[in-house]
Amino acid sequence: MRLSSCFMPTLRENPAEAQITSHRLMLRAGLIRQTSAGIYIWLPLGLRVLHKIEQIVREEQDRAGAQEILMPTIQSAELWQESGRYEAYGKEMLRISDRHGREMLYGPTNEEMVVDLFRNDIKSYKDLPKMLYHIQWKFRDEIRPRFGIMRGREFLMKDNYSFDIDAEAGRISYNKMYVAYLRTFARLGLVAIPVRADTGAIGGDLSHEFQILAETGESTLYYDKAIEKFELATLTGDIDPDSIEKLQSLYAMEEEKHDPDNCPVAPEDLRSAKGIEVGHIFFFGTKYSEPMNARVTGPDGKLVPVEMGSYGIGVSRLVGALIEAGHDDNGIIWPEVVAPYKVGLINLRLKDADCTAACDDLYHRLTDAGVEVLYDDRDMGAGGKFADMDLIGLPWQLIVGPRGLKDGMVELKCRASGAREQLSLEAALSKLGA
Ligand code: P5A
Repeated sequence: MRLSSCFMPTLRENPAEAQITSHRLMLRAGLIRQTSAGIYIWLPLGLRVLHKIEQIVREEQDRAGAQEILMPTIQSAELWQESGRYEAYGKEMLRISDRHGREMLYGPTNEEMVVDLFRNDIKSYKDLPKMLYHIQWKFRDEIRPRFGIMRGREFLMKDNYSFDIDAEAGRISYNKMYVAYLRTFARLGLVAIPVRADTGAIGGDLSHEFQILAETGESTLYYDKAIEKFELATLTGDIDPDSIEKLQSLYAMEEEKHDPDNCPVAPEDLRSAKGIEVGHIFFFGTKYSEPMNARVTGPDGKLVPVEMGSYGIGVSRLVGALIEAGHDDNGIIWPEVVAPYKVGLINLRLKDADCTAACDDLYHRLTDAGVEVLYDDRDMGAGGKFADMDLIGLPWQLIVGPRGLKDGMVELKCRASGAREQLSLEAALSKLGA
């Protein structure tokens, strides 16, 4: 993509309305724009990141045996009246009525709708287990939307729902998702600490929140350092059910519930860090299937309510969380797997015919090789180009100017380490995978 024809409205100054780093940087780097409180437009660069995160989340859901569907954002109130949550959900639910005066709502989550889908089509234990998920926009009329897309009113969530014949099988599905979450966050380059959590509006008695570590996180966690070691193991191979339950039994607690005098972990093994909640999983058994009458016949021919869990990841929140975990004074530092482009190609002298010819050639060879390049071919000073490139945080900057070119050299800068290398054009291309 050529920057001269891009919509990338970067800002030099910090916007007054943004209180935290990720919100400031998302506005400054031209990733999002607010349209009303807690509701945002995703601009081209931001949307590329969102799509890449979504794809990693999707791949790990599929790997765990879940199947993707797409449920609507608008739901009928009737289903929620059946489960009993229509009143209970309160003011966080955006309620609408259609032209016939029927009560509708913009879905804050989809337990009811998926139970309705299930009960109409699945009748026997032979069709179990099942895991169905979708990646869809949600709306919660948060009393205090803040920190940009981190606590938005409209936000993108991956929500998965598991269906099993009994609680034991349900626990296996729960553990599958638990491992899928560790893998998902590790692929994004994040350390995620699973913390036993309250179940709030969703319900049930087994629940974990996944908190990724970032210095600017909202909550403080205390956890057994063995958790980090375990997580590496989940990535290197299949983790057996015993080790999952061992991992789940390791200590991890939010500050409010952490009692230093009664902590089971020795001080030298205890870590403390700030976290951001990016995922939350629940096992709630028959909380919805019972009132909504979602039953299947078991092996003995008797009807039983299906055992369920639900599993959420804040896909749009992850964009902010990744920035909180990866930035410096100059801007964002994206991990390569979600960066909007892998390489920023900087043409230092557009008016120099040789320099521009060399840049055009590099651009074509990289893109032909499938490398994603953002080519800064704007007619402006080098300072502004460097500042923009650091701000938007692409992993590699390929800097091309007339002086180096005379000796056949270009500069390759790594955004994360700041390391710079002088390379021949060929060497730079091969280092970038072309
Ligand atoms: C689990 C899936 C649920 O809604 N039902 C379906 C369950 N869980 S949850 O914890 O309430 O939300 C799941 C994740 O969504 C993100 N999230 C938000 N992101 C941005 N803005 C918000 N206002 C917001 N609310 C929730 C979080 O990452 C949360 O873990």
